[in-house]
Amino acid sequence: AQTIYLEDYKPFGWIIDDVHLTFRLHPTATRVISRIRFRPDYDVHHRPFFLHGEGLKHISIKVDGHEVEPTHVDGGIEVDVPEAPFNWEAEVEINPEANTALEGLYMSNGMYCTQCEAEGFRKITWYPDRPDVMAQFTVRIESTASHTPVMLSNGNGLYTSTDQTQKDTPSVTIYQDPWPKPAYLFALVAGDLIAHEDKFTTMSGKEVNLAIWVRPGDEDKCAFGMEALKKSMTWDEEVYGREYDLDEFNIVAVDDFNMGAMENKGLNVFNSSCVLASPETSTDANFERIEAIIAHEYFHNWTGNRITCRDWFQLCLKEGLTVYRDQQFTADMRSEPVARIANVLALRGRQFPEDQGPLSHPVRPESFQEINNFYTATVYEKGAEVIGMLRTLVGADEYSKALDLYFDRHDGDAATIEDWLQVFEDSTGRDLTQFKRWYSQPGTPRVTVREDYADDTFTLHLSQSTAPTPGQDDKAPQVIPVNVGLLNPNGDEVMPTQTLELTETEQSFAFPGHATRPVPSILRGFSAPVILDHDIDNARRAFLLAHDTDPFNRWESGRMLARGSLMNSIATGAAPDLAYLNGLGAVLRDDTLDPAYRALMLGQPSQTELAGLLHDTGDTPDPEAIHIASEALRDAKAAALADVLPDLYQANQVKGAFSPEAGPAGQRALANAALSLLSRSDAGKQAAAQYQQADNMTQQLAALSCLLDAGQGAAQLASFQVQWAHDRLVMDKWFSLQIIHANPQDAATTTARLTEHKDFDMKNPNRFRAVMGALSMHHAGFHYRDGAAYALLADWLIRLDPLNPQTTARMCSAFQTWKRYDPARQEKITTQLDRILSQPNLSRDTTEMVSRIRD
Ligand code: HT7
Ligand code: ZN
Repeated sequence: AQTIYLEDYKPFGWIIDDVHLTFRLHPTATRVISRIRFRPDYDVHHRPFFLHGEGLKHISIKVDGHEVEPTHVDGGIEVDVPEAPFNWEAEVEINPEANTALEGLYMSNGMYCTQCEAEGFRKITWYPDRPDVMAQFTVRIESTASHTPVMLSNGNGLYTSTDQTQKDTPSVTIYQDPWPKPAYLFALVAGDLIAHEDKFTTMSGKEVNLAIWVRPGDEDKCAFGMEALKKSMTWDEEVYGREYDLDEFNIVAVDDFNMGAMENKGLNVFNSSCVLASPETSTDANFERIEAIIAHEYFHNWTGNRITCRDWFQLCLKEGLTVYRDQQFTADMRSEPVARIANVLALRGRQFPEDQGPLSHPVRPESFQEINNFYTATVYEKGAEVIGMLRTLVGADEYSKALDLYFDRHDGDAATIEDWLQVFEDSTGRDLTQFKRWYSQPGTPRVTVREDYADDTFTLHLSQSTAPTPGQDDKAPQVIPVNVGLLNPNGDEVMPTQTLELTETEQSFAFPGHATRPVPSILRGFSAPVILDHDIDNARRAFLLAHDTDPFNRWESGRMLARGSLMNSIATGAAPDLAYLNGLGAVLRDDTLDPAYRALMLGQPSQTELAGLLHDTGDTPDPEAIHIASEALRDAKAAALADVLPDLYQANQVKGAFSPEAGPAGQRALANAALSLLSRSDAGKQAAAQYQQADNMTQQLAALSCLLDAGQGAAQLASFQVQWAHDRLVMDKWFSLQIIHANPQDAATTTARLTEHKDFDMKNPNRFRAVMGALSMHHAGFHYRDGAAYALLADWLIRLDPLNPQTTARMCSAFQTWKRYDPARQEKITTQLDRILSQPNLSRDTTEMVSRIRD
């Protein structure tokens, strides 16, 4: 397959003024007619005239009214066109029903919908399908009211002849989007949909019609999403000064969708799991995620749509910034420390393994074969960390000014990372040459700390290094903002947080005037996406767990104690560490601390994280030993906290009507974390009672999880299935749950059994992920020594690839950590990787992923 390089970028050479599209909808033979006005971009004009197109049935092409025959070339067509402005008119036929890849125009449960990012528009019509070609679109949709009662596209509705009483007469709907946009932001939806409507008045007094469109039956699951949308609109006005710019904003829920959601201009399309919510069917975690994703897609209207990307190498320009913005929003809506801890957990859980394995790539990649494979944790989450570091370095006020300049200078542009950094340089006067390395150097930097204290001066010696990554052995030092505070031995803060700028390989920072040796709290708030190597003893960690004034680092100290305890148990079989258990008990008893924060304190490093740590320290992880040590720590917590857990459980029962707000959600999180430990000693008695009484999914699912962990719950699992058989999203939970809570030796057989279930549908990405994703995340089960899980996952990836390459390729990352394990496991995994690679006609997506993993 062809490799595309950042350095090869060339402009298209033609300018499009406007695009008129007509869709004659038909499930198997939709006609798409495009009328486009092209004119040469004389500055860069070059031949040949090439348009993308994939899987299109050519009906006709006319240039200035004359029929022409295109030359079919790889990925599209070349056409002889005049060296002057001309009118393009083409007709193609496509088959939405046969489109299982869910890119381009496809059907989901009888509904037409599109997904064009990154390169799906070329499956709809001939077009320069590249983000730097921006144009105004007018879209005409032709159908009948009985076939598609509702028809939507980008921008503002101009006209509709649809008359719901005249079911079978032809109906036409026209949408016009006044904002020039790249083709990847195009969207069309048509089907039997019901709207949950509302209105929003923008800061300049413009009224916007808001609607969330769902399948009949789901209309009672839209209220939360609508509130989240209005909060997002207000927040973007208040914090970034950004106002919405169309008369309508539509969101559509779709059941079959490859990712979470898509920010198409004025017509966001959502995986139904990321927008539909009700207390009975959604957990607190679902509510929180939905709020964040609605915000994320809405925020793209400015960071992504009004200012888009010049090419797909610049993906982090819109994604890193928009993730950063949605994280700020969540911190403002909920608890800042809790949100920060959750973000760091996600970063360490998903991005660190990527950055330290064969799939490591820069935040701005420099080459790819299939761009879909680069919608990664590195581009998104590390991309957001890079923005956060920039804000820490320049300060909040300078960041705001720079963002104003960015919006002013680049509105309407397809921009680059160079443009972005130039704005910051111009606005702050700061040289960002070294900072730019965050965009080009992959790998997780390791910051090592040494301390000195003499003559009332406390000194921190910091050094940085980054291990080689594929294709890049030598790493230059990066600018690392290290937030540091100092405490005295009583636990009082003697120096509030300061940002140290580590720019050299080794650098020392002196803090004079301390008559007693202070205790440092380093990398407060996780101020940079690095591994902190600071060799301190448990007494110091316990001190920081008790006293650190930075909530992130206080949590981190508990985490480090848990980690040390687990690593020790794995290596020596030693009992869990008392300093950790005692310190944890004190924090849990402190009622002044937010319940959500205490719930996070009760967590412990995942088994995958422990495997990574062992690998880092030169050991080979043994999944069984890790599993045993993790379970032993949970048992030890249950025993050591036996006096506090019942109180925590009781005191955090939320009374009254369900609210998904952060306060009650945090209480439920703490009560359920306590229940999970209590269930280890009462054979699930209290969990059974909670299951019985639960009137919301958070309580029901938590109770069922505890029961399954306690080896109980068969009856409840069966009744859950009966209760929720009609609800696809809840049934996804039912599938996952059984795998997550299977014993390691049973995980593969449980998964195989579930794939035989009548409701297992591999074509639905949510269901496929609920089953195969759950298996790949069950560390001890996935890596069980017989290798059955590896073979099972490979079987299903091979089956899915011809239908849906994008989802297949993403799930291949389950194998990315294979080099951590012992030779026997490595051999079993590589056998499966080679088996996948040897499949005839394997997609470009999967070929690229598996080859990179295998290297
Ligand atoms: N910008 C979107 C990324 C995306 C996507 C979404 C749904 C299906 C396929 C997709 N390919 C790429 C989502 C986002 O970051 O907001
Ligand atoms: Zn995004």
